[in-house]
Amino acid sequence: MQLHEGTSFIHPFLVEFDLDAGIMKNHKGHTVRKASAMKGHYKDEAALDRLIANGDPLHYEVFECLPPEEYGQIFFCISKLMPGKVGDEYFMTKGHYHTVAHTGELYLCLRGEGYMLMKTADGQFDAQPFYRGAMVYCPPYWAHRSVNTGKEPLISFCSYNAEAGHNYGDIEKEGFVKRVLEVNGKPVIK
Ligand code: S6P
Ligand code: ZN
Repeated sequence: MQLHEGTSFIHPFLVEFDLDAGIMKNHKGHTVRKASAMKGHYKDEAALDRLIANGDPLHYEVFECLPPEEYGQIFFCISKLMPGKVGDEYFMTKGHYHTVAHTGELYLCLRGEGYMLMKTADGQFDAQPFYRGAMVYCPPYWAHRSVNTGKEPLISFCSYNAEAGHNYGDIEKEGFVKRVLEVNGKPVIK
């Protein structure tokens, strides 16, 4: 067997999920973001401050499986975004470009409802709906952010190139072109 330089030989393995609870049982990474991790992302900063003062609730958590961070390996995760609003804006993830910008990502929605917002560095915008069974293909170069517009957790499975990395800084500077707000009880992208 000839190995490619920089890509380790590893053995196959199995990972078990609780798809309804949005949990990866034998995960390697676990990212937890509370409201206080979301400073600077919502339109209504005072509403976010009130939420933080009022117990700083869980916003979302991500369970990750992280094989070696090398060309040819695949990272995957299950993410669980809680329902709620900051002012009239639905709970969302921070959102990011990949550090290796020319890497895409697959998101399969397992439970809940919402949107995947996507944008490019030159200001193009796209939104695709999330509902059980919807798989969103996020191509290379597109930043991505999930938004939960429902009343239950939004749970999705995602998979991406192990070398992709996260670039949060550009989104912190640029914002996301559009927001998902509740207007007359319904989600509106504006
Ligand atoms: C990684 C992938 C997800 C997100 C997760 C949380 O490329 O897109 O694992 O990391 O949904 O979002 P964020 O924007 O806080 O990393
Ligand atoms: Zn990503």
